[in-house]
Amino acid sequence: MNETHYELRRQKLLNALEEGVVILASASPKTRSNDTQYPYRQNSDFYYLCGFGEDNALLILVKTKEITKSILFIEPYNEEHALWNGARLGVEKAKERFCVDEVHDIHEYPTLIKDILRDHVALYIDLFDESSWIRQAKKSAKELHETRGVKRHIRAIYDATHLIRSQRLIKSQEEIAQIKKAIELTAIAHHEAMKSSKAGLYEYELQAKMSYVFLSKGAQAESYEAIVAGGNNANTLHYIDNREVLREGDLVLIDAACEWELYASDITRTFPVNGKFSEVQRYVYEKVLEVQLKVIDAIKPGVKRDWLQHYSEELLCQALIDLEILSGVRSELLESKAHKKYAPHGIGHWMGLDVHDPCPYVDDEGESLCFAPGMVMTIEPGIYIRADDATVEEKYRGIGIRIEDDILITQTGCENLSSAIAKSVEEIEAMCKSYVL
Ligand SMILES: [Mn+2]
Repeated sequence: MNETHYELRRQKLLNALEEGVVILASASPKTRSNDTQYPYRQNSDFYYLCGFGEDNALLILVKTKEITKSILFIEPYNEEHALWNGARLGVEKAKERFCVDEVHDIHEYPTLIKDILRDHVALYIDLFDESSWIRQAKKSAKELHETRGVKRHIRAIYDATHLIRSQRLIKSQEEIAQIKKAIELTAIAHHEAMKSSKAGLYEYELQAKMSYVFLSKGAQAESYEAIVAGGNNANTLHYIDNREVLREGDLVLIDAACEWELYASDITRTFPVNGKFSEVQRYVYEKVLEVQLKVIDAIKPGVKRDWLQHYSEELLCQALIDLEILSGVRSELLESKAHKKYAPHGIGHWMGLDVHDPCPYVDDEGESLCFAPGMVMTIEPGIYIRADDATVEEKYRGIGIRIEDDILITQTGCENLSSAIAKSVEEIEAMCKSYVL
C-alpha cells in the first residue's frame, strides 16, 4: 500500500474530530510458551492508519484549530535486537519511509506525551487498551489537570476505534486488490484439498496440503485456524482439532483461508471425501447452495444487512421444510426459531484487515446499515444435522454443510470475489476427480 493511502486515512479520521489527540498502540507480542512467542500480528486499526509492522510502537494524531500532525513513536535500531530477532527499521529510516510529521524513539514517549496533551480537551483511544502507553497518557493528563496555570486540560476520553472501523467498512481499490490476492491463493489451496482427498487420509493431511500452498505462495499467515472436518465433525462449528481420519462415504467441510498483507480471505467448501456426492448428500448440498446463490443475488447497495439476515433465515427454514427436517408453517417455525437448531449461525460478517472485520453493523441510531459499494461481506449459509439427532431421518444424520464466499458490494449489485473456487456439484466432482497419483 502506497504511503499516501495511510496519509489520506489519517486525514479522514482527523476530519471527523473537532480537536484532540488520538493515541493508538501497536499489538503486544503474545507468549506461546515460556520464552517463545506466537508469530507477531500487528493491530489492525494501528496498521490501517500507518502501515507500520513492528511492535512497541505508537501512532499519535494531533488536531488543533490551526494544525494537524501525525507522530510515530518506535523502537530505535538496536544491535542486540538485530542479532537475535532481526533489524528494526529505526527512527532515521522511518522518517524517510513514512509520511508522518515526526518520528521519535519510543523511550521518549513518557516525557513527550505531556507536551503533546497540553492545551487539548479531548483524548481518543481504544477504550479497551490497557497497555502502559495508555496508562501513561492518562497519568500525564491528570498531572496537567493538577498543574497550576494550565487552563485547558483533557475533559473527556473517547473511543477512537469506532471512528476508524467506520472508515474501514468501505474498502479502497488497493484494499480490494489485497483481498483478491488472498482469495487467489486460498482458491488454489481449496482445489488442492479437493484433488488430494481420499478415504483413509487424516484431516490434518488436507490441512497440511493447504498450508503448503499458503506458505509456498508467500502468504504471511492464515486468516484463522483451519477447520478440516470430516463427516459429523462438521457439526461442531469451530472444530479445529483436525486429527481424525476421513471416511469413505463422508463429506468433508473445509473452512480455511490465508491473509495477504494482513488482508483476510475466508472460504468454506464442503465436498465428498471420495469425490462423489451420494444422492442424499447432493440433495442437501444443493439446498444449501440454492440458499447461498439467492442470498448473494439479493445483495446490492441500499439493502439492509438485517433484512439480508432475515431473508437468509427464511430461505434456510424453507430448505429445512423441503428436506422434511422441519414440518409446519414457515412463519411459525421462523417465529419459534426452530430453524436455528440446524442453521445456528449468522449469514455472514464483514471481512477486511480482520477476518471478522469489527466494523459497525448498525448506524448511530442503532438502525441496521445499508450495503454500500466497497463493503466486503462473507455469505456462508450452513445446515448441520448431528449424528445423534434421532428426531431427523437417519439418512441425514451426520451431514454438516457450509458454503462460504467473499462478496464485494459494487455500484450496481455485488461481485463474488471467490467465484473461481469450485462450488457446484459438477465443478466439485470434476475437481476431486483430477486427483493424480
Ligand atoms: Mn466466515
